[in-house]
Amino acid sequence: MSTNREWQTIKEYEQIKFEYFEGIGKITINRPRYYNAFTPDTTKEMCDAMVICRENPDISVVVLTGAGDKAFCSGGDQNVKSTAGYIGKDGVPRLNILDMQKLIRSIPKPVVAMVNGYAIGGGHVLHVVCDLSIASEKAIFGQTGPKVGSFDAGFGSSYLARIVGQKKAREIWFLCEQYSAAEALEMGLVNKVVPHEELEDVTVEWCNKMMQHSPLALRMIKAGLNAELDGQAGIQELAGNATMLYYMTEEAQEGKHAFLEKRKPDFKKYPKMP
Ligand code: S0N
Repeated sequence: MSTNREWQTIKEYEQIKFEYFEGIGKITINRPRYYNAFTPDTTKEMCDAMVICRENPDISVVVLTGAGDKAFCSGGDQNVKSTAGYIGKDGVPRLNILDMQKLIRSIPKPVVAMVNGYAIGGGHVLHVVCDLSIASEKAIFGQTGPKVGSFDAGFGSSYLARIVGQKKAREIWFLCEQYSAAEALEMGLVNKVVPHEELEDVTVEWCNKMMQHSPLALRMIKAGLNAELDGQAGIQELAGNATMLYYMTEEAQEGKHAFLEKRKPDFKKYPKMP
């Protein structure tokens, strides 16, 4: 994976790297010893970084990847799995990877999975919920839940089925087999497969292309695509964006000004578009 660009650390964490390069925020799960399996603490750090990505106006696109050349992410760390979730430093069982999934979907910026190796179990779901997936030709994909005693019946199933179709999603979950990058491309599970050493270059190239486009347009498209699947939560997100745009109009300003100036608002002068 060629990487001669100088990524700058945004914030230091224990289990992830969080870096910046020319408009891109890169979150790297940094547990290569465990094939980048996540614990609740890893997930907590990822969520923290995602919130920073949302708030920081210098970050236009987010890239999610794994450290080393073996794995993107191998899901929940089986060493810390307990009866009610995964146990972190505080000893409390959690399933907080779901929080990260929601943040990936709701951040109004594109999130790209840079899949550098195994994307398995909860790690597979992570790339599924990202807006785009660019895979190394060495990447391997699959769900293991029914084999190892877990499942993701949320985005990990329903959104997967939207992507690859119901039959294929059932095959992926029921058989727990592994799929090559070429097979993943064939079933529409990833957007592009590239030679391993070109993975970061191509990912940055795609990010740069998106950054040349209107951020508001990308934001609205993402919200619209999400709304189709996310029910009330998706509509809330889309509607929130519409409200934000409305606040930017003179018409909305007139309402506020009239209230503050203790006069009747004059909305007559604003166009009623056909
Ligand atoms: C990735 C696999 C296929 C790689 O196989 P390979 O190449 O043979 O390497 P290994 O020797 O198996 O692995 C190398 C070392 O890495 C350790 N390791 C790998 N994966 C994990 C892991 N997930 N947890 C802990 N350690 C891991 C290996 O143990 C090995 O270490 P050493 O050298 O000491 O032996 C293969 O490794 C594999 O199949 N891994 C397990 C994949 C898996 O089953 N993941 C868990 C699936 N379940 C989830 O992700 C839970 C989903 C979830 O999180 C969730 C979903 C919905 C709602 C809530 C939740 C939630 O729990 O939060």
